[in-house]
Amino acid sequence: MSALTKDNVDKLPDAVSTSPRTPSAHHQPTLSRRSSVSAGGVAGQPHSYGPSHNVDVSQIGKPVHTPRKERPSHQRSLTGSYFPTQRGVVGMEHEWPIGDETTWKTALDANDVDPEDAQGVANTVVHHITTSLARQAGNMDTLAAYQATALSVRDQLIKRWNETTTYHTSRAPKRIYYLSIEWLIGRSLDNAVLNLGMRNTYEDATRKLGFNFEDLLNEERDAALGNGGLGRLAACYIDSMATLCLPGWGYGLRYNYGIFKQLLSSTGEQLEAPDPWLDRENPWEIPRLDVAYPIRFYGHVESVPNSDKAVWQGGMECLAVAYDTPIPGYATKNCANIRLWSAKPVQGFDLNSFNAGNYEASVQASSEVGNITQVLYPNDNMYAGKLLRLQQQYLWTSASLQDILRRFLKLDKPWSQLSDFICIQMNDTHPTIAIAELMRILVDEEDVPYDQAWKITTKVFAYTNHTVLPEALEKWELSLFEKLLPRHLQLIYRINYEFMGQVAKRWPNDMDRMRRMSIIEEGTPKYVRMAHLAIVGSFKVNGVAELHSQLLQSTIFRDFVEFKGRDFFTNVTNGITPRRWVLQCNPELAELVTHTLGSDQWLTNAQLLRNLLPMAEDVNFRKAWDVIKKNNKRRLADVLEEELGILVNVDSIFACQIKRMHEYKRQTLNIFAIIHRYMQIKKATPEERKKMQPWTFIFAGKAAPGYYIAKLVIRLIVNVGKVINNDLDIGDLLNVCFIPDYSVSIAEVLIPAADVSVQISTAGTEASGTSNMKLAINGALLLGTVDEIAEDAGEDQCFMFGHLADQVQQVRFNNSYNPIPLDQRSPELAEVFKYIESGVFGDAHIYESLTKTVYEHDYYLVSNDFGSYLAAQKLVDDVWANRDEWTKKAILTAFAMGDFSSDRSVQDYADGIWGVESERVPE
Ligand code: NBG
Repeated sequence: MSALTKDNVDKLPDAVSTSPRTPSAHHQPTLSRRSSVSAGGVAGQPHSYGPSHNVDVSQIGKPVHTPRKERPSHQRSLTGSYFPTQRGVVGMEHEWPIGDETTWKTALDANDVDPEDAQGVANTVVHHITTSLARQAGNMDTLAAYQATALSVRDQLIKRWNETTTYHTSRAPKRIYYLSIEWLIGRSLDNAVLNLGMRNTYEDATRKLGFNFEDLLNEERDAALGNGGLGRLAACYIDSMATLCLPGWGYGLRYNYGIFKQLLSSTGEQLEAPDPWLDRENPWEIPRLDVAYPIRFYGHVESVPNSDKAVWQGGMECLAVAYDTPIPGYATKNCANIRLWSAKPVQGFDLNSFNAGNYEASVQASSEVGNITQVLYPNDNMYAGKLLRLQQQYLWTSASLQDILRRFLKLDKPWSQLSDFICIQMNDTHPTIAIAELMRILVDEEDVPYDQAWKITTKVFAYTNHTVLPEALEKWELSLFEKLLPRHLQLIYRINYEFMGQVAKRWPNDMDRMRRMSIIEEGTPKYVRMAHLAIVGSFKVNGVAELHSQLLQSTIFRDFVEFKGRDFFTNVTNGITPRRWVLQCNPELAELVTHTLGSDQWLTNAQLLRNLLPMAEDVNFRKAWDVIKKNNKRRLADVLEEELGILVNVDSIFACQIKRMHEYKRQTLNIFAIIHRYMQIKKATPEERKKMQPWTFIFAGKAAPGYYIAKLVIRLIVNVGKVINNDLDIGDLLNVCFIPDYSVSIAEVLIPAADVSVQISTAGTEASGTSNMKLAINGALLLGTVDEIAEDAGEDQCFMFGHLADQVQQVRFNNSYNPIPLDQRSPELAEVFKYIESGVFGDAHIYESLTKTVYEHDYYLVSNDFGSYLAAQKLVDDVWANRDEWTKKAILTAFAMGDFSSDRSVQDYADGIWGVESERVPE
């Protein structure tokens, strides 16, 4: 059996043994999980909204091209760090910027609400009840109480936000900008009061005002502006950036509708409903109607003779308007920011049509623009080449760049120093168009010669890859791209021309290599390959786990490793914030940890958790641990009973597989194994049943609306659940729950209650995973294929099974080209399929296209890993039979997870890629 190592990973797929590991003799790859990296100005004119009587109708739709230096400087309100009389670094102790200093300062002090105790907090809440909400004590409900409480917290966040921006402006450090098209934030109230260190005070204050704080928390809607791991990662990272006091902001899009709401029909089908999360006012956002940038689409390009420059004009112009969400750090005054853009029309409507009485036409253009930021694309690890998506990407990156450059220009530094002051981290390829956009701004608007502009640009961007799945790699159909962004395509052609020249110089006449590496994919149709542009335009590229980074370098980016050298590629293993994923979601465990360690410093230095490893041998600690786990399981059981009407056995093994529905994640393997278990129970005698361990399998996750097979898996899970949960004969030996509409808030209830973390994707397909980290730090044992966390948790604590990444290609090849019948590949699975086909779980025809994927090709090795998965579950059974041993393993797992704090990940990025340093706001 060959383990995956740096040396043999290059040799894929030759000469690999293809027998699966027997779970007991699992041979972990010896990978180190430590990151190898640890070794305005372009401002728009002031814009007015709605109809104006001073409009020159003939000019509507025509771009106004004003050279930057002649434009008025950016207009802003007095929030943040804008000082109209000063340019460059702002010295706070100098001259007061506007009006009478004493008057200002007295007024500011009068507003200086700094509630220290419950009464002080109550004052601010009541203030918002009577002013912002225009309500009174006699006219209150929980929603209003939540809103007033949130506004009271927001006041404090804004104060910290202002202090942070002012301080960072005065210090002028290098800044990091994190560009992510998804931000899966979840709820903010609980997180904010915890990070402010005011949870108890707020709880007290609201109780005194007649409300239960938990009820208020439940009034909040999740900000679900993301699909899964990628968007949640961004949210964890901004929490860590704030906590580590890094001068950094996130940029994203303010979708009116987040990820769809998942409903289940009576026959188990996923139905999608919109998520109008902004219907109730969102108390966490600050609209910045004065921060708006012009964005152009379509149009035509004229080159400027004897220069690199071109003029891009015509087409459609709209505005990107900023909305800020302050993100407080833990145990620091520093507050980071996520700036989200919303698309707005430049003019409310077309005056010509309006005057001609054609009202429909008069608003058509504006509603077209509004559509751009209407809805989040619901695909995870799957690329959909839609025009609207490219419009989203361009609006977001262009507005972000204009904003970033405006801040840079205030420093009065030359362009050549851009990378000394800013770094832009691209979360996947979605913002890659920013590379061409920066080139366009520098060359066309700032008069920087092309070669110099390219030098500047390629020092600014870094790119994180999150997947090796081919169906997830973005490539835009060239004709669509050209229509929408003609100037950017020209620049990409030039970038590619120079790049191909370098490749040809190194490997003369290697046409095949050039074809493979080109940013433009030749063929019919042609495509623009965004990952290639991202690599060519960045100074660093990283994967998100040790194995993933190695696979990237040996497979999809292999040519680029040869071209750029190994040092260009690196790894930063993902992480999760312990503030939300322990302190907030598992307060009893957090309390136990703080109490035992004697301080809460583990919340900002998660490595301290290791000091608790010896507690696995302490019988009293184990008792306390078990009580907490049981409480969390009861809490979840209550939810399952209330929401789904399913009664579960809290003494059973809670096994959670909670993630997007995807073939590569193999929820199939799990549900087929559940059916197998059910069949075994049905066959067993009463005596045999007594020896069996009880399980509750919990699934949650959404399928992309167009992903037929993934939706079919949901249907199978729900229908299997119905049969099993209603079969009185098997007692409480087995339950199957599918919790609909998985969200951050549901995860916060599920994760602390899990005993087993199901991470069973086909080896090498899951880039990193992050639910694995959340589950492990809350004491769930890992049942999985390949996982970097197994290395820290220790092999003894985990149940590993199945083929390894370096065997997968060979098995796949055999499944397709030398297939053997399913009953020989896996007799157990063949039996399960026969059972499904007998109609036990409803009309068998429904599942035909699902089982067919396994009968034929079995690309994800479900049949090849099935026997080994069952054997691994058997090992789980054995350990569960000895509960003391189980608890020890759970403790050893949880407290070995310090490395998976997002603080460690973000610090790795800061040191190894971004080159930014902590700038803590003085107390
Ligand atoms: C996902 C991977 C996960 C990984 C997250 C965050 C995409 C494209 N990729 O394994 O599938 O944990 O990114 O890095 O969403």
